[in-house]
Amino acid sequence: MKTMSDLLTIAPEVRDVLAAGGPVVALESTIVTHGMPWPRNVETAREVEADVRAAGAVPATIAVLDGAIRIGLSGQELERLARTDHVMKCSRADLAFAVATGQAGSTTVAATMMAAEAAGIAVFATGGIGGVHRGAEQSFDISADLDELARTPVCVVSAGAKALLDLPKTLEVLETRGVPVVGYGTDVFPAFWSRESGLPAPYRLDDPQAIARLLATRRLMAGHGGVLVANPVPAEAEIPAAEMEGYIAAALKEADRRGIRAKDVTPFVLSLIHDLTRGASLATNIALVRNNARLAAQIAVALAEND
Ligand code: PSU
Repeated sequence: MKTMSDLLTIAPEVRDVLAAGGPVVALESTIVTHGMPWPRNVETAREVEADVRAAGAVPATIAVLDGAIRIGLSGQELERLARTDHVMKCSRADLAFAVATGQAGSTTVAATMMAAEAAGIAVFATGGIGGVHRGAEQSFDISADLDELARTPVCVVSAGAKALLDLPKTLEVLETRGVPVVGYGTDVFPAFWSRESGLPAPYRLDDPQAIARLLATRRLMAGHGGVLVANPVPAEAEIPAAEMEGYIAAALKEADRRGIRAKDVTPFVLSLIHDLTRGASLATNIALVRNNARLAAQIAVALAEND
C-alpha cells in the first residue's frame, strides 16, 4: 500500500542520519518564498542551515519540486525557490495539489509538519507560527498551523506566533486543541519581534534536555499531536511590543483597504512592516529564526541521545 512516504524524496545525507537515529532538524520554505525579500531570503536560509550544523544536527529544508516532496535541498535548489516568483504557498490544503500538478511549492508550518512526520523528523524550526487573525470572529481566518499542531507529532520551535495575530485567541485555540506550549527560559509568551507579549506562557522549560524529555514522554501517548516551543528573540535584536504595535496596526489597515485576504495576508503584512520599519523588522526576523534553528538542533541532539 502506498503512503505519504512514497511522495518524499529524502536527501541522502538526511536519510543516512535518520536511519542511524541521529539528529535532524526540519526547516520550512514559506519563510524563504513569502516571508523575506530576495536576496536576504536565500542568505538567511543558508545561515539557518549552517546554524543547525554548528549545533551538531543535520538540516532538512522542505519544499515541493517537480512533483515530489523534497526533504533536504541542495544550495542550487534553495536558490531556485528563493528567486522564483509564483511559487505556491502550500499549507495542508495545498500540498497534494502542488505535488499532483508538478508546481513548485514552499511549505508552511502546517505542511512542513506533515512532511517532517512522514520522513520521521521530530523537530522543526520556523520563525513564528500562524494563528488566529485579528477580526477572526468576522473573517474566520485561523491558520491551518494550529490544527496541524493539534494532530501531528512534531515539535515546532518558534518565537511564538506572529504579533500581527490575535495572540490571546491563538493561545486559547492551542489550549482547546490540546497543544502543549512551552516558553523556553521564560514565563511570558513571546511576540515574534518582541520578547514579551504580556501573556503568560502555559509552561516553562529551561534547557533542551528537558524539552527532549517532554517530547519522549508525549510520544508514548496515543493520538498525540505536536508541541510548540516559544523561544524569545535575543534581547539585542528585539523591537519592543509597544513600538511594533503601531506598524502592525498600520499594515493591517492597509491590507484591509486593499482587500487582501486569506493566505495572502501574512506575506503582505510582513513585507509592509519591513518597509515601515525601514528593514529593522527583517533583521529581527532573521535573528529569531537563527535563534530557533540553534535551539531546535540542541533539542534534536538531546532527543537522539535519549533514544
Ligand atoms: N515565520 C516567519 N516568516 C514566515 C512564516 C513563519 O518568520 O513567513 C510563515 C510560516 O510558513 C507560517 C506562515 O506557516 O508564515 C503562516 O501563514 P498563514 O498566517 O497564512 O497561515
